[in-house]
Amino acid sequence: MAHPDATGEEHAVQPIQLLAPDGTLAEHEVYSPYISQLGEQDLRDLYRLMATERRMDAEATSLQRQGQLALWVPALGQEAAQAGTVSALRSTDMIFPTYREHVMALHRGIRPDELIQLFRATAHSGWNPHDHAMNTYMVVLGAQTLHAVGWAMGIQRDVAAGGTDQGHGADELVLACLGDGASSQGDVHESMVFASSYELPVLYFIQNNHWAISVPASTQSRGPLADRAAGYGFEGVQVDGNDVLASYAVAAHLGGQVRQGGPKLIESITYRMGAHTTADDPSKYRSSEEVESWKAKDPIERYRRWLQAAGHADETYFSEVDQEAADVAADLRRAVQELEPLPLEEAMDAVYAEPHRQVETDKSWLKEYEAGFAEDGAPARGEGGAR
Ligand SMILES: Cc1ncc(C[n+]2csc(CCOP(=O)(O)OP(=O)(O)O)c2C)c(N)n1
Repeated sequence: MAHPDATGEEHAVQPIQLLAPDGTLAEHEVYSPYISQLGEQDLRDLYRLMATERRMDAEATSLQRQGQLALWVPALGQEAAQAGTVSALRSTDMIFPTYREHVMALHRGIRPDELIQLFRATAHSGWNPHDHAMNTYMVVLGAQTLHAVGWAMGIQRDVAAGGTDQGHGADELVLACLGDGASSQGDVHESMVFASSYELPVLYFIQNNHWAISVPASTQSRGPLADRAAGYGFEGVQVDGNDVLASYAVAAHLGGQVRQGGPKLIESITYRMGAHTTADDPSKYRSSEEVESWKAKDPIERYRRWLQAAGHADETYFSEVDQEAADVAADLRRAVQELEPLPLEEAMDAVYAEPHRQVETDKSWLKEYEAGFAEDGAPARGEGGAR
């Protein structure tokens, strides 16, 4: 088996691809029928979602650079992987994300100003998971896969007990998102063992963006991550994650099977074009040639070329989307200024159910730290200070 390299081109198995980087569409016996079912509006919405998130993402990166956000986690380059996959789900399918699933969040109706709250440190989460069937972001790598499996187990048991008033259906699925690096975590292994043994409706979605901060995917795994599924007793499929149509079709196809019971795994081959987070400098560990080779496979450009060539959208449509996306970014910038800081007590009191000595110590430390800023003439917490 070939060792996957940073370009993703040495895999023994070729990822499923429908839309080539030059914007031409190929026929596939299994996957093309899913694309044929998409109407013109659906096809346009895929583009709108990706383009809007990319613009919002750029704005969030600038806001962080200007000190308005503590951190930002760019999704640049991963738009198609996420947009295709989330669009193939039903709105009731619960998503367990990592911290980079901004495209999915927007698709689920989470507003940019809600999404940004975690990164501005004004809330533990800016949204209620139940309102959007999307859990809060998870920074502990792989932990969300256990939560996803627990949720799926709950669905299975609710259904066996005759259903619940929450409306969980026998054909509901759970999407467990993770990265190539997170696939090395023990939690992920345990979750896959459980999902397989109990035939749980979990669709694993690995975004292999080639880097776990500075560690290349080739160090994390000697073979395709999709192949790991077989070791647990279920199927794994590799898809070109920079092809939004293939991402949609593969998720729709495998999702349909997961609804009948039993997990499946998608390894989406994509690339993180930006930094891991705004705290990271990728030029220290990867070459500009590598980044350039992936820019040539830009998922949004590729799709735009096809939409235009196939007559599904014209320049007027693209200008409208650009304007909408610019408005979203402007709204986000305005909203950020208005967000109120999270009171210190509230931020830390949720850690334990009972008062805890360590929490009290941490609170005192933080109060002292923040008082230090006030002495330097910087705005204190609650005065709109940049964090
Ligand atoms: C349990 C755990 N270990 C280490 C970290 C530190 N950490 C944060 S992100 C990251 C790399 C994750 O890479 P990957 O899973 O490929 O996802 P990506 O960020 O590339 O989307 C690491 C090691 C963490 N958050 N949680």
